Amino acid sequence: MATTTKKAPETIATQQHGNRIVTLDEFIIRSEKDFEYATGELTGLLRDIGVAAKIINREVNKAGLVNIIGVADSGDNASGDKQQKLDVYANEKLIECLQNSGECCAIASEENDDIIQVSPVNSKKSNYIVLFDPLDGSSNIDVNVSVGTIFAIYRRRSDAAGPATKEDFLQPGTKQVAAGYVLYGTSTILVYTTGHGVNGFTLDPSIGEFCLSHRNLRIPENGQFYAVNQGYYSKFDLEMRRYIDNCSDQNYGLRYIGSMVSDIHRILIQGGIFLYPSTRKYPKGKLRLLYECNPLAMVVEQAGGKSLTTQLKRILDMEPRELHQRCTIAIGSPAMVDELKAFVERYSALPL
Ligand code: P6P
Repeated sequence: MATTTKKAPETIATQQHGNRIVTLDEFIIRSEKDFEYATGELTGLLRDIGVAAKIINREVNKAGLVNIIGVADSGDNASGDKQQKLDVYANEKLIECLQNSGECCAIASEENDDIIQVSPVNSKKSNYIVLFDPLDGSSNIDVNVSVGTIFAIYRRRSDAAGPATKEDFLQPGTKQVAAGYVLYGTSTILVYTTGHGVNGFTLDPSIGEFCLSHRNLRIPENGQFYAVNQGYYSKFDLEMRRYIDNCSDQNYGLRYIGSMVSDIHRILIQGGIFLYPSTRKYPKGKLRLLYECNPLAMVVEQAGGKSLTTQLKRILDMEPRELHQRCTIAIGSPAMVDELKAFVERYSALPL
């Protein structure tokens, strides 16, 4: 009897390219023509971040085996969070990779109070600055929950003849030229946008390459899940409590990982909404505008989603006043963010 061999399920990458793998490097280079500042610098920057991600991934994957678990002896970071040793390691690797290539002129990190100047390499003057949270959700490392790197890239505003200035970093999210994240989870995936849609690349450890796995990601219009720390419910403003009650009345599932990159990635794929409203401990919100909310808002908006503060201001339009500024956030499927907006308009005691 003739045996039929079962065809391997097509992946997104193979759909567009037959069985050919498309690596991150190839994709970035091919996409360079889409980018108005196609000077190769941005290509270099994205590749630097990809290299740092592979190095960080290696350590994250064996964190349980070597002595880099637990709180670093370097104390707290700019956010006042206890620095986990992997935080420090991830921060050092990202800075090192970016300094070695000289494709950017300055860096800002959640782990550093001030901006870090990057010396020109081969006297090449770079026009880019990079901001990142090197290992978001790091308090989950000890319990083996996924963590992530979040990054944002801007063009500097200051004169290229001199050092970068703090004003270079205080630009609204609409000025980001690229943004994305790396999720170190059951697999390691790098998702980024340069303003021309969103693409995801899964690390194939057997060849050490990020390979195109999620081409032109689009967030579902609606979703069945909401992500919020329900433990703070009684401390939320009325409009947030009413919206959360509505989610429960509509039988939405509550999915909250406590690692923003993980929650946002799930929402990007399955649909849903992520909320971090103001609380007594964080009246302005907990999450950082420049290197958490803005980059993730650019990715989600580029995928067709929406991202507002819980006072209904578009995250990407916010005018930053300081490097480690916090903000509230409601981000995800457009229909769900619109629903939240209606509750805020109806129940908010504050003038909007
Ligand atoms: P909470 C992790 O510390 C983080 O910065 C985000 O990744 C996460 O979404 C949030 O804080 C969790 O905060 O107050 O719910 O523990």
